[in-house]
Amino acid sequence: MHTTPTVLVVSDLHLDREPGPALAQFLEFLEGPAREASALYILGDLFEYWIGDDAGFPAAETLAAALARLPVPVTFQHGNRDFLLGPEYARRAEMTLGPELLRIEVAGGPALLMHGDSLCTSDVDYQEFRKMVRAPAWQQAFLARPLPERIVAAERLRAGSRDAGKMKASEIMDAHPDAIADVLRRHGLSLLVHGHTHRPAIHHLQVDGRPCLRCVLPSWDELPGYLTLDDQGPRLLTLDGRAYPPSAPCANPAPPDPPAPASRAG
Ligand SMILES: [Mn+2]
Repeated sequence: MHTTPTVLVVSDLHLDREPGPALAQFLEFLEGPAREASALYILGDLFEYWIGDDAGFPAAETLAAALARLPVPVTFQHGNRDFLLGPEYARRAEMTLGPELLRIEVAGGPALLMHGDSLCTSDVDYQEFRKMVRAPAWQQAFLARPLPERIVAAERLRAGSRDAGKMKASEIMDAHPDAIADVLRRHGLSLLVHGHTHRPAIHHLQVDGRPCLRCVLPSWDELPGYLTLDDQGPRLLTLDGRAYPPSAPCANPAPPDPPAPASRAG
């Protein structure tokens, strides 16, 4: 166990409405490594979709109780699946709703946290869609619809994004190097952490001659894991605490970034 405070970061759990294996694993994580942390950050796509804090999906309510019991501050950032998660659910889970871009101070230095979908700037269709659904007027209109209608709409969107993902080239679905450099430059930081792309790795890069790190979190659909941030620098670990990934099918891409296996972005 470390003596310095350790921050843990997860994303892309994609929990379903009903309790399943990913929820069980996350509950175990909350009872285990998370309890030793100084803070826990969830960088979005905690849920496969979110149609309003009033939906009362069983998995979400079980998780809210577990998060509320965790004696560690929890901050949530929205993903492209659960961008409608609101203050009522956050209150039940006793977690803070973080901004889209969040700078945190950790023992190893400051870090910038984000979901990562806004970095996929080559995916023009998706960025258009994002603009639409992030508009307050669209969100208010959606949340005002009856619950069964919202469920149908969310299922349809999910199927649509799955099909669209199959049609797009792997590079289009990845974070764009210019967007990565731009966000690090604008915030004057050298450590970026994001999820969304389901391509877990720690990348070394240069921004204006400055050495930087980009940590990409794993999707729990594939091989569940998390990032630790402390004075030893960022490390990606599997749930049993091994370096990520030991011998996983979705292997950590070796530098200099060969094409990642075609997988649907988060
Ligand atoms: Mn995502």
